[in-house]
Amino acid sequence: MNDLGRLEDLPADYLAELKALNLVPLWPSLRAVLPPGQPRPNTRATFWAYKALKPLLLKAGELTPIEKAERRVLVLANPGHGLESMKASAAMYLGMQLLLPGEWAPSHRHTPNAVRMVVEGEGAWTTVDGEKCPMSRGDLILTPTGLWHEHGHDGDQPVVWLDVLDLPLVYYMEASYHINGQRQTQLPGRGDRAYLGGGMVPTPVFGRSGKAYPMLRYPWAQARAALEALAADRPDLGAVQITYVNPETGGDAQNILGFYALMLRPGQTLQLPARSPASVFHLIEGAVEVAIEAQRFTLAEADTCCAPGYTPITLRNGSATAPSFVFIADEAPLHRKLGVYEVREANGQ
Ligand code: GTQ
Repeated sequence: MNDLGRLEDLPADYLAELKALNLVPLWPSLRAVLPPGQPRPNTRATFWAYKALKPLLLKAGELTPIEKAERRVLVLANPGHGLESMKASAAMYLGMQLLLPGEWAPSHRHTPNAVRMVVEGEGAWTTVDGEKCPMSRGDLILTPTGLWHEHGHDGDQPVVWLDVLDLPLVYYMEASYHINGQRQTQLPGRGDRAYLGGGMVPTPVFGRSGKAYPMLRYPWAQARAALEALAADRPDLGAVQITYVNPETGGDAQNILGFYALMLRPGQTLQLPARSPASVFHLIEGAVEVAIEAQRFTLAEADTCCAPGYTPITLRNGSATAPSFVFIADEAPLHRKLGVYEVREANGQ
């Protein structure tokens, strides 16, 4: 690789003339924007222990009433991007949200897509586009772009969930905004009931659902049962994994980020190849060791970590007797749509 000319090599008066005309020479920055071989991600492998953050989240519940927060969230921020930019990766935002009994997080809608992965507590619900979705541990609930959503809580213990949004990407595109609304009226119809049978979709006489997002709630009980059934049916299968899909299209549940549930068999080690998208791992059940290059994280239940793209990752079930269950979010739908999706072999080619 030849050395390219530096900014300092250019005369100051020439640089001043360029600047006055809003012009910039490319060659001093060419290697930075097009690094050799692979990107130089700011995203760092980062780990967030639920045990450490939970007391601080509960403290936020004492310090800031819901009326003063609208959404009471501690953001899981990647230090590689600077904490203030509130990114887990270039396109992913993660937050732990607390709702206390009797509280209500008012209705709004926004351009970024969100999902909730319920971490603990019973009795809360999210109403999305008029559909009231009960929240139980491990449930995945979508709040896709542009749909009204509000959160309420009729239980008697705090409820916590993990928010995953494509906010950093949508904000980067200068396309991020929200609109506040009125409390929603509940409408009949629940996607998780209508699409209960895998491989079968409701068919009103005049055609299929016209909704862009026909299924908003993916109950953990069903996801877990699907993984158990898959593992039992296919002892030969290396990765027991499901993708959360739009049941009408078979495509990813949302446009930008992808969502998956993975079961690691007792004692299983799973090597994931280096792929271009960054990814997030959140432990629903069990105990899992995650190796991301030189970093090693031991995930207990409700712990979360993220990994940059272009990096091989190894997951190991810490239990020799019980399966472990991991919720995964990644940027794969975005990379595929943009045509930059890559899987690299172990030798880095
Ligand atoms: O619950 O609507 O973590 O609007 C960030 C922005 C949650 C929400 C977040 C939001 C929400």
